[in-house]
Amino acid sequence: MKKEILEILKNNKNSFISGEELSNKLGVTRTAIWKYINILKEEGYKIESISRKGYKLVEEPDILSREELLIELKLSRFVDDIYYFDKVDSTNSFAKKLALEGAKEGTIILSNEQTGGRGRLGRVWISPPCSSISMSLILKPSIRPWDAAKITEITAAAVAIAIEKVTNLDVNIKWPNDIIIQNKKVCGILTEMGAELDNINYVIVGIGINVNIDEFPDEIKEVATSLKKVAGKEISRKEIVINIVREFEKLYYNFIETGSLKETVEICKRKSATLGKTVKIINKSETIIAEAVDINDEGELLVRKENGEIISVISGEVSVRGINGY
Ligand code: BTX
Repeated sequence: MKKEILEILKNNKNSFISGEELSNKLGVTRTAIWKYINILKEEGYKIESISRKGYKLVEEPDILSREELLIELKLSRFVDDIYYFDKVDSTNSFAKKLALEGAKEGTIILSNEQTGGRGRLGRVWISPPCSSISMSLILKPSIRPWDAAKITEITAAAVAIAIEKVTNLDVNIKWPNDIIIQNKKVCGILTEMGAELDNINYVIVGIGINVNIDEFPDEIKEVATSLKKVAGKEISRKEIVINIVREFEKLYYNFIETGSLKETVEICKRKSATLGKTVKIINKSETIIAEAVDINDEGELLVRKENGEIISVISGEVSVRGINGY
């Protein structure tokens, strides 16, 4: 009911709608309407109420709530359901649990704060309350398990475009899974999968973004930045999330339906912070120093080794580091 009331208020923003009209439209008592209006006010919505005239939504807070996002994303082909938490250990861990219990593709998990946010290879990801985005998308694509790494690149491209649209900042992608601005990490992506030999059960894409973080802990302050720090102003988390979903679904369905990663690769190349740089490629058995020369149609990084040989690197198999920071 809260969502329905909010939706009507948003559609009538800056004009009054009477309690009676709301109660008729929604088939509940005026007291019930009043109760939900008060809940919305407590959440930070500025709603003017004048007897005889009714209610007017004047200002919306930048909150990430299930209701808000479901309203804003109601035309989305991708979104099936949204879970929103104030605090959770890791949205990826929660998403995995839901995926195993049968949650559908298009289920999105968001949390205001993570207490056990995870990076790759067991590393820690810091997601402080009210100033970061921690979100995970559940996917159940009919693709081969070895193609799942492409989803990381689709996500990186979507996040880069979404951040640029909302902030106008110049954003780069450090192949395959970091978004950086001015050489510092602003977003990390963690893709996890449950699969059998030739069949994917689920893919979870986790996205962590530093939006309005003012200060970082000493361990990461040299490598991390936030959108607010670079833009010099608060950035709406809600706008970023909405735009990520919109950009993601375009690129994702394009890939699922055509099998081609063309659009994604085009974005990853255009925004690449890796191409043209000397990189260190670390896999289980060896470390190679090479020059990143291209990203091919499959989204693999092509690097030229010191002996001139060009090899392709598949994301997920290796860790790629710049020689001089990012
Ligand atoms: P990564 O392994 O590439 O990066 C982790 C490293 O980044 C850490 O070791 C640390 O040095 C640094 N780091 C930690 N927190 C931050 C931060 N807030 N900003 C910049 N640098 C940081 C990247 O892993 C993948 C991160 C995915 C996070 C999302 S959030 C939603 C979902 N749930 C979850 O538990 N993880 C994902």
